[in-house]
Amino acid sequence: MAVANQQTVDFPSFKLVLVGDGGTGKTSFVKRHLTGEFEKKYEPTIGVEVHPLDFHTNHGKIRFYCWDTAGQEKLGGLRDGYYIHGHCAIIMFDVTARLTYKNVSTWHTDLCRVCVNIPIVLCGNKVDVKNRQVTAKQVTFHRKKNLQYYEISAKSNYNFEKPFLFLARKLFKDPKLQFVAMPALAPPDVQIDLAAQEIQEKELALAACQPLPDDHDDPFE
Ligand SMILES: Nc1nc2c(ncn2[C@@H]2O[C@H](COP(=O)(O)OP(=O)(O)O)[C@@H](O)[C@H]2O)c(=O)[nH]1
Ligand SMILES: [Mg+2]
Repeated sequence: MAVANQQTVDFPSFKLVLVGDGGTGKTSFVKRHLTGEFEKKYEPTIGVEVHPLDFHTNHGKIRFYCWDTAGQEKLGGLRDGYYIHGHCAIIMFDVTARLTYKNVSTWHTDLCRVCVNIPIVLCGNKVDVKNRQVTAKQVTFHRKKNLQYYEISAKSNYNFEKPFLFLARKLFKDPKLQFVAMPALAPPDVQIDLAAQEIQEKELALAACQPLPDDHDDPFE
């Protein structure tokens, strides 16, 4: 399928739609992948930057055409042209800004209106920051909607590849798909406190075994 600004390559490629509130770190995240940043193309008709992010898998090379807005999300929703023909998506929020997590459900609704039944990853970014407003165990949206969730930190590269690996496995319908080499990433700007993050990850795993809170008991609903 030909999509604007996606040259045809002789290996599998997918349009990845990146959404979430302004300031959550979408652009910072997509820029970590160095060849994607180098080869990005501006699409003036819709005002987006398309980053071709290549990954090497045991199925060969694959490419995510990662669509990033030029900031239009700060003014409200995005046009259908942004979502159309999306094969997969990342919804991002900022663990240091509660409102960005609350708004995830709106982004999810907007996305699913155009992209029916595509694999979606929810990412909580900026987990390098000490004073989080949304802790890992408070994140329940993905469980209600059957999405995958990852804690990430664009600035430290923490879990950078996880969302892409999950999406690649879904798109290839191969839960065992592996990355055989890591792409070159920008060097970390901050170091994450791995011991503190391990506690968050443990709490997240434990919360997954607990019943979901009722909407009216959920402080984020
Ligand atoms: N501490 C921290 N700050 C981040 C991280 N990712 C992005 N930021 C900062 O958050 C702000 C917004 O980032 P940006 O990528 O422009 O967000 P966008 O509007 O969603 O594209 C910038 O000041 C970034 O430096 C992160 O992982 N950790
Ligand atoms: Mg941006």
